[in-house]
Amino acid sequence: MSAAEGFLYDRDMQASTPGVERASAFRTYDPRLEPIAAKVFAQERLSADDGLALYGSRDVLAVGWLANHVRERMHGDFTYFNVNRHINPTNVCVAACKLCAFGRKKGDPAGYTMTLEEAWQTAASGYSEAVTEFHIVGGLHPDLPLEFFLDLIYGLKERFPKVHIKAFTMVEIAFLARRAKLSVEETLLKLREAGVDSMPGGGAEIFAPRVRSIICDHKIDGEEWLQTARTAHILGFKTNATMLYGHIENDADRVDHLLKLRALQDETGGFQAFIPLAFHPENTALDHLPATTGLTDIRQIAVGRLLLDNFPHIKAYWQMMTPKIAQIALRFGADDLDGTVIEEKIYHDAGAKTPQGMTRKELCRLITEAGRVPVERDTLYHAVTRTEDSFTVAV
Ligand code: V47
Repeated sequence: MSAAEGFLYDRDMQASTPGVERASAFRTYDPRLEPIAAKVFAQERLSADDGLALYGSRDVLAVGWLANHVRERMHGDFTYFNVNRHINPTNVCVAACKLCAFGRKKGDPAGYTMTLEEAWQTAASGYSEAVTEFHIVGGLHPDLPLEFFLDLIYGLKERFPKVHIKAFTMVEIAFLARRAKLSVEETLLKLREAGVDSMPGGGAEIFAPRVRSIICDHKIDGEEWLQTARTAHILGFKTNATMLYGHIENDADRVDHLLKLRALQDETGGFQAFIPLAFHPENTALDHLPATTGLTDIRQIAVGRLLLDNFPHIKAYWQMMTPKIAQIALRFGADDLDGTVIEEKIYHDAGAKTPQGMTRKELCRLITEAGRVPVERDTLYHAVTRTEDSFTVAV
């Protein structure tokens, strides 16, 4: 069994009547898409040149049609969402990434660092609906040792034993390891012992060194991001992967990024979801750049779905793309809508006008009105069944 087959999706969740559109219904006015469509219908892998053609095509509806075809082949009409809470324990960060409006230097009056008690209280506040996931990321704090984060996680697990902890990007893990003078593997094992269950996909940005040296010079390079993810996967962690687009990268950089993720996924099978992230320029050192447009956002979803044939899920992050575009993305390749969130800082510091959180009911309405079937999932894509005051996870 290949890595991709190993966890495509939960078989029980397959749609009984998948609405896969027939190949004969495909139409395009872009002749470059014809051979790509033939490959998609034959379930053949797309090349870097195909990726460039998909990015370059003006027939974005045809690109989306193909991505939707693959999405329905994999998931039918099912659309996954989760009830989660984001927690950002600190915005103090030694890196000064041009892309970021969230990080603050130590001593900056706008910097904050939660005490452990504050972080646990934050986890408890918000909706009365039981969350199934804490999504925890933050700045690279110069003074907080690994032990602080271990205590944070131990305390969360003690207070919320049923909640899955998806915590720390590959960038944070590499930083914590260096600071603690431990290997990445040793650090991950300590984090697992404390209660970390999986990792989010942030910090990947764009792997191409030319771009990375401008937008996030102080972060680990692309190779180290991939190597850290590889180590996490080998230890059995599931992780996600992101791509930050809409700044100074070009189509070749995006294709390169996607194919590097695909190659690692072939090797480990450890990625669950790909999440394209639109760059928000406000309050960043790149605020002269324009924000992305809806079609650019939709195209990232579609090309992601088509090139990442071994990724089970493509996630539309509504906080970043707006609920309206995220809903459209559900017809352009996305099968997952993240999430209730409750409180978001990274995008709102960069000018996002989206709400801070969404209820389960609102997410279900977006999904249903897109003609899809909402399936509440936990972080590992098991179906969640709720009664009025509790939930159970199908494993
Ligand atoms: O790592 C930072 C990006 C990421 C900006 O894994 C910015 O389930 C746009 O990774 N404009 C954090 N993007 C968000 C993230 C994420 C979100 C939702 C789900 C998951 C998951 C992961 O946001 C950062 C960085 O790549 N970012 N600043 C900005 N100004």
